[in-house]
Parts: sequence; structure tokens; C-alpha cells
Amino acid sequence: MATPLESWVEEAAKLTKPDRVVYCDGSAAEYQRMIELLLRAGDTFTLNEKTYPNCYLHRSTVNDVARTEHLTFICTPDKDEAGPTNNWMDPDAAKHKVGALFDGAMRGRTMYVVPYIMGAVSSPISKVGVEVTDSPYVVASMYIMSRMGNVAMERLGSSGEFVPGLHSLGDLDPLRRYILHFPNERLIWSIGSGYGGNALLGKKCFALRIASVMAREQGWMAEHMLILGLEAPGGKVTYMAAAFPSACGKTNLAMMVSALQSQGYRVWTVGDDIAWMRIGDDGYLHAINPEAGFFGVAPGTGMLTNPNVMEALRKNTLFTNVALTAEHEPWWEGIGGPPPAGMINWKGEPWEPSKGPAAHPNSRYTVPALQSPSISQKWEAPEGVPISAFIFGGRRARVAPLVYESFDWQHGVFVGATMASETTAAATGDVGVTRRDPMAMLPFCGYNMADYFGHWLEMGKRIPHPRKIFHVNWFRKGADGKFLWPGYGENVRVLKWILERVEGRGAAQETPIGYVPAKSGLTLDGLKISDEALNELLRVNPADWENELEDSKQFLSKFGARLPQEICEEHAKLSKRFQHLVTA
Ligand code: OXD
Ligand code: MN
Repeated sequence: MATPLESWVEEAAKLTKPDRVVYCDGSAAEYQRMIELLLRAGDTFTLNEKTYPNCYLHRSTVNDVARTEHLTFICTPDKDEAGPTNNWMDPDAAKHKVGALFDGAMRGRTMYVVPYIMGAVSSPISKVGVEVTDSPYVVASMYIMSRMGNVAMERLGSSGEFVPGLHSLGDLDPLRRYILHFPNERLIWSIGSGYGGNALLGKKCFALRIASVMAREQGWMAEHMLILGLEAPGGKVTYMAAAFPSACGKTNLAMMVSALQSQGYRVWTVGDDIAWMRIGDDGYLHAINPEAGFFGVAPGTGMLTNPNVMEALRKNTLFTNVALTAEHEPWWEGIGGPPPAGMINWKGEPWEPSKGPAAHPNSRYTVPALQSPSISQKWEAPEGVPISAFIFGGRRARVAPLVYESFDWQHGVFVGATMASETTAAATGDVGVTRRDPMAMLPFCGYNMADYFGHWLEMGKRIPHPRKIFHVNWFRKGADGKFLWPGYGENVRVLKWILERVEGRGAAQETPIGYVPAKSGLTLDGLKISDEALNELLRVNPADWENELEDSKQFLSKFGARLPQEICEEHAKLSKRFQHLVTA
């Protein structure tokens, strides 16, 4: 009798009509076979074998370079289940409409069946997914980003416990591009794009959108968060999970080379994008990184901003849409140094500065996590790592100080729910516009975000030891428009203050928005920063916050009566604290 997997694959093949079906085994030889196919297709190139062994550059279709949120849908019977921040389609209507696009989409192509595990092979928190795809690029990327092939088949056995994902490149026309999620069936359909966030279905589609629904039902959390360990003098490591919107430096923070290394503070990487968290037997929330690789934004990454990843990228890396030097090395803006002569841009054209950036602003590297010199010894710990602090953050030129600590869990959930950031190139759309992005989950929550806030509040009650919640902003600017904080390895100074607060130390002053470091509370030795810059970085400006309160109120009003009362309460309390400040 056919297993549930075989039945599903058969059904997918009946619809898409591939010439052949290949079950992937996850071997290195299979990866090389995929690379061969890509090389032959002419859109992928071998990089310098001496300086970048086993590295390749893939160029995507020019209209397929980022996530397409306007083409991403949550398909639930009731529109309210998807909520006001998600695009919605009725499941039957979606299947009818997009099923027609899948019909025969793989004719002349091979259907690859990619069983994969999100999470370490032996972790009880891990879960199995199966993606069928007609893209060798997707298979190769899944090889780096997940534990795929035989290991996943073994874990699955004959059980039906897997999240199916049907993917086809279709004709790559954005008019026929859809990324559909059916949370009630735990099913994903994606057609018309080969871009990572749209096509590697284990990542955003499963590990965030579908998993967030499962997590709420089952009492755990699936979050758009990096996981890092901060080692203090003496060797104790404290783990923190942090949510920032896409392309706000999560990877760089998770892999930071600490500016306080000589004082014994070091950062270890557990994950750079996604955290699955469960309450452990010890009463703490434990996090695993469900991914096996990093799919990071290349531009802006260099020896100054992320030396660990620069070392990691020197082998076994699949680059997408970066530029190519005459020496056949990858290149992007911010890699360090002036652009070398004779480059080919991300579109495959000879490059000159008047042609705009040589690498696409959302060009990426896909690299095995284990290659990072900063990888934590615990990164595959089956039980995960205990989280001692949550950090929210975004890009704000004004308003949010460098760091502040919320008063309690409920207030911290409000801080996360009203998070905002200036947009970047990780998704198609205008760059530099401020948008609310609660917990950095706006594009990734698989259900009504009002209920998601409710789930966070509920978890606060269920976790025997809920931890402190902080907010950071590395991107505050002075009146001259320049960043006030140097960022990168210096961010460890902020992590150190967070650690001290978690341990009941760390000098702070109370403000209406929470506890902000006292100037004496931050370790600033060895850092050149003026007193005025520091004052501005830590300043809570009531006029800015008046606008902020108004803007967040408008955002929250979208959720109507479904918004948890506690969130409204926190908004009112924040407003009142500012009023007291003015009248005091
Ligand atoms: C990512 C994203 O690729 O958030 O991680 O867009
Ligand atoms: Mn992300």
C-alpha cells in the first residue's frame, strides 16, 4: 500500500505532469548533479576554484529577485482567520485558480521530491516537510538550508506527519506567481518564482507561516528570530532571541565579532533567521534553529561588518545575483574596497558605475551554518538552548532609543506588537518607508495577528519563567543624517547591558517607554562616541512619541474588536505615562 508521502507525490505528479519523478537522497553527489544541471542551463557559473572552491553564482530572472508579499496568500475558509495584515483567498477558489496554473506545469521537466527536516535530525522539536519542485536551484539550496533526503525519509517512516509543499517555477511570469498557504491542511503551494523566500518552502512558508499556526494550536512559538549566545568572562553563555524585520542585520548580529572580546565577551551563533521555541522541563523557553544554513543578504557584508560570514563564504557557497569579477570571484557593494575593473553585473552585463549597483541589493549567499567560525557548540542541541532575553528592533532614524527594557511581559508584547521599521530591499516594494512590523512577523504570520498577540500574551502566562523583553535600534540618526551608533561588533556593548539587566544588574533609568541605560550603565571604553551622540541615542523625545502613539493606535485599530484588551491597555498606559511626564 502506498505511504501518505507516495500518495501525495502521485497526486502532485498527476496535476503537474512531469516527464519523470526523482526522490532526492540528500547526498553530496546529488548536489553536484543539480549544480551540473544549473551550469548547463547557462544561468549558473563556477567561481574561482582556488579562492572560492565549490562555490557557484546563480543569476535569477530579473523580475524574480525578492519575496513578493502582494502575491502571498493565507487561504482559510474565513477571511478573519487570516486577519487584516495578510492577503487572503478562499481555499477552494485558490485551488481552482492556481490549480489551473499547476496543471501540466512540469511537462518536459523533472519533478524532484525533497523530503527535509527543519531542525536537527535528532531533535524532538524538529519537523518534517516534503517539497516537490521542478527547480534544481531549489534542490541545491535545500541541500544547504535543511537536512534533506534520506535522513528525512528515515525520520518520516511510513507516517503521514509532514508538511507538503508543491512548487513549480511555472513560466516565472509575475502575473502567474502565487505563494499560497492552506494552514488548516498544513499545505503550501508556490508557483512562478524561484526566489529563496518564495521557493525554498521549508523557510518562510513552513517554518514561519504554517508553523506559526501549528505553534499556536500546540502551545509553542515559531518566530522570525535569530538566536545567539553571549559568552561572559568565566565562560557562561546566555542565550538571546531577537526579531528584526528582513535585512536589518540579523545575520550580522548573530555572527558578530565582539568588540569586547578582550574583556571576555563573545558571541556564538545558533541561528540567524528563525527560532522554534518550546517550554522545556526546566520551565524555560528553549529555542532551536530549524535551518541548516544561512541565506543572507550580500550587499553591506564585508570584513568590517561580518568577518565570520566572510570566512564562511569561502567554500561550498551558492551565491545568487551578486556581481562577478574578472577573477571569477563574487563581488557586491559593501564587500570592502573600490569596485574592481572588468566586472559583470548581476544581470550578466558588463558593469560600469552609471548602471547602478553591480550586485542586486537583495543578492544573497547560501552557506552551510557549520562553516561559520562563530557557530555555537549548541547549535544542534536536540533540546534547544534556554532563552534568557527577547530583543525586538527595527530601523528607526528617530524615536526609538538605542535600547530599552520593557516593564514586564505584557508591556514587552505591546512593544513587539507596535514595532516599526524603514523598509529594505528584501521584499518587492518601496524602500525606506516606515511600516509597522509586529515582532518582524508581518509578512510571516500564518493567521490573524490579533490572535498572534493573544498567543504571545498566553505564552507569558504559561512559561513558568518568562524572561525580559527588550527593544534595540542601531539605526538612530543625528540632525546631520548620520548614524549615531557604530553598530556591528560594538553592538555587544548593548548585549552586555541586556545580560546585566537579566542578571538583576545594569544601571538604568526609568522612562515612560521602559528602562533605558543610565550613561554609566553602558560599557563604552575603547569606543569614540561624543556625549551629545550618546544623549541623543538614549533620548526619549515626548514629541516623537506623541506621533508614535497616534501611528501605532491607527495600526492597532485595524484589528478591531479582535485585538486583545491587554494591548489596548498597554497603549493607554504608555500614553498616560507621557501625560504624567508633561504635567509633572
Ligand atoms: C529573509 C527575509 O530572507 O526575511 O530572511 O526576507
Ligand atoms: Mn528573514
